[in-house]
Amino acid sequence: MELTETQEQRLVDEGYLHLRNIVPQPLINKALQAINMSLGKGMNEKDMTTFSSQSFTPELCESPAICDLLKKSPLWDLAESAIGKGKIINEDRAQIALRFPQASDSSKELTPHIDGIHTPDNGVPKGEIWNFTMLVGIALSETKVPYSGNFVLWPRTHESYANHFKEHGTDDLLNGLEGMPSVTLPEPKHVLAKPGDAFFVHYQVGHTCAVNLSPHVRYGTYFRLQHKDHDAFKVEAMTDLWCGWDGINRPR
Ligand SMILES: O=C(O)CCC(=O)C(=O)O
Repeated sequence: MELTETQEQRLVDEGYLHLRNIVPQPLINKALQAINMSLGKGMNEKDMTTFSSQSFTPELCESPAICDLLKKSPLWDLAESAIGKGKIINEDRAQIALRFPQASDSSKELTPHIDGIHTPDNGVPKGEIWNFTMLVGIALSETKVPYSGNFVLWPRTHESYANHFKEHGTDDLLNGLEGMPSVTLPEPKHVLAKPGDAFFVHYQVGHTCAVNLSPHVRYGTYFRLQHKDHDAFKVEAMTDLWCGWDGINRPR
């Protein structure tokens, strides 16, 4: 199974691709069962900020129940068709991203980030950038309307940030001297998803998570896939966006 030309073009243009109903229900059930069994054992309130920023149920991040969502579903062939067969690393670890309901007067502010830039809670050391090739999100629960813990992204910002880095360089970001570069942002897009939907997202697309004003917990997982040679071009990839996407016809 490979990405079609139309899907590839959408990924290149918009920076992301929504793949509907791509992960079979038995794999979703297995993942949810493992997560809920772990939640049933209880959590410490003091861990919530770190879990929210890094991963809930951390003992499951490398478990078959979670990793099979990628490796045993059609997503794996599709990911290899984008990055290259035998070229993907970091497929054996995922973030378990739960977004719990919040009070109805909570802020609806949406601020984009790109991953791998130091914050006090995300585990990335100051002065380093942990960029990668493709974010793969998998929905394990439904987000029917905006502000229900949706994955939110700003389409095409992979290019806006690349243009910013071409003009201003990447040193400030790499040295932790600058927060997110200031670029003109399009309207944010709240992804409305059903369990089993997945999204392929270019590393450099600005994204965030919307506050969850619904009555339900939002369940999701994120894999951060890297081309196996990523370290050799990790800074270059911030301006040459399709470095490490061996299966994608690179736009000129
Ligand atoms: O939970 C989500 O949907 C998004 C999480 C996020 O923005 C991130 O982990 O970088």
